[in-house]
Amino acid sequence: MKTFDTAFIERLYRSMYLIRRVEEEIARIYPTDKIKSPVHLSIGQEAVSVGICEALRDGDVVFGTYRGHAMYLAKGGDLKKMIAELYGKITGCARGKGGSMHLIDTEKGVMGTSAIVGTTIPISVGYAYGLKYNGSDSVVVSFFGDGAIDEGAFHESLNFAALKKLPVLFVCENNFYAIHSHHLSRHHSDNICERAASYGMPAEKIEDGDIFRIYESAGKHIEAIRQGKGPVFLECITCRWKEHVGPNDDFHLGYRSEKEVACWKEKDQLTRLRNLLSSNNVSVIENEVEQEIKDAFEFAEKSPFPEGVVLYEDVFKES
Ligand SMILES: Cc1ncc(C[n+]2csc(CCOP(=O)(O)OP(=O)(O)O)c2C)c(N)n1
Ligand SMILES: [Mg+2]
Repeated sequence: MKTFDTAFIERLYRSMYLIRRVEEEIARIYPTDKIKSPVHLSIGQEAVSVGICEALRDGDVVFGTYRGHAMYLAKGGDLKKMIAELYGKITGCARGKGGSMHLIDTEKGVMGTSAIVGTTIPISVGYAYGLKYNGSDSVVVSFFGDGAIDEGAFHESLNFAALKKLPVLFVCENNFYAIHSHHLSRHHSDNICERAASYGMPAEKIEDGDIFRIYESAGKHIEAIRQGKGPVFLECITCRWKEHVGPNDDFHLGYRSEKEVACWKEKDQLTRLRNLLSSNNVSVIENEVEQEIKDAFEFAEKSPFPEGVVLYEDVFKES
């Protein structure tokens, strides 16, 4: 693997630290009921979003899932609007009507996330079809969990994307669980990449959660996709540290062991990046990010709730 310069490692660290600390703050505040929607935290999974979004350029777009805070922030989504959205305020990125599971910032290429498993995959493919049709060289990244493999729309989408050679990078964030069901209690084999490849696209699996590997691999695939070579499938094995939904641990439920998560905590990519930087650089970044987070929560606190009439807006496209 090539060596990376300090400025790049600082970028990665800033993005990873922002996401981790924002979600820790969400977990801390959640019991006060100020946050009006369920929260699905990505703590432990951040390296996938950060590694991939760092390989994108302006004009590229992402679609994701209800576990979408990391993707939204890694792609540059507005933090104040995200926190206000969680608080159900009118200043939120979906005007306070979507909550944590429906994040969007189209100016930054965050095209949307959805609570319904698998639903943004065909939308990503449709968007990619539009890009190709219009002669654009932008790329779509479609993020989804391993639970989406269970959905018919996933298979239809991969088939169509391969058939039409569409500019999509499919990214499966495989944390092995759909809520509390292990992948092998839902499928005969652990062969997601083989199944994706059978539709007619290269498929690669990254097993260790290494942020540099994810970045390099994404960069290589995105370049090929940009050149018109068609879709690619990337499976990133990862680990959700918290419960499926909510701010707590869930080891008391017994569907997975603490040990299983502990080995991922040992190779935490945030700590790894921190150890590659000088303590001075780390504290400059952390102080700036902490201020940004404080400002965002204050913005959300001070913003008003939407008026009732807002419920009837954004339902149909206004001409
Ligand atoms: C179509 C559909 N079926 C079922 C659900 C209920 N559900 C919510 S989250 C989830 C698990 C999805 O797991 P995965 O895709 O692996 O994502 P993760 O939560 O692990 O990030 C399910 C089944 C849903 N939201 N949508
Ligand atoms: Mg999962």
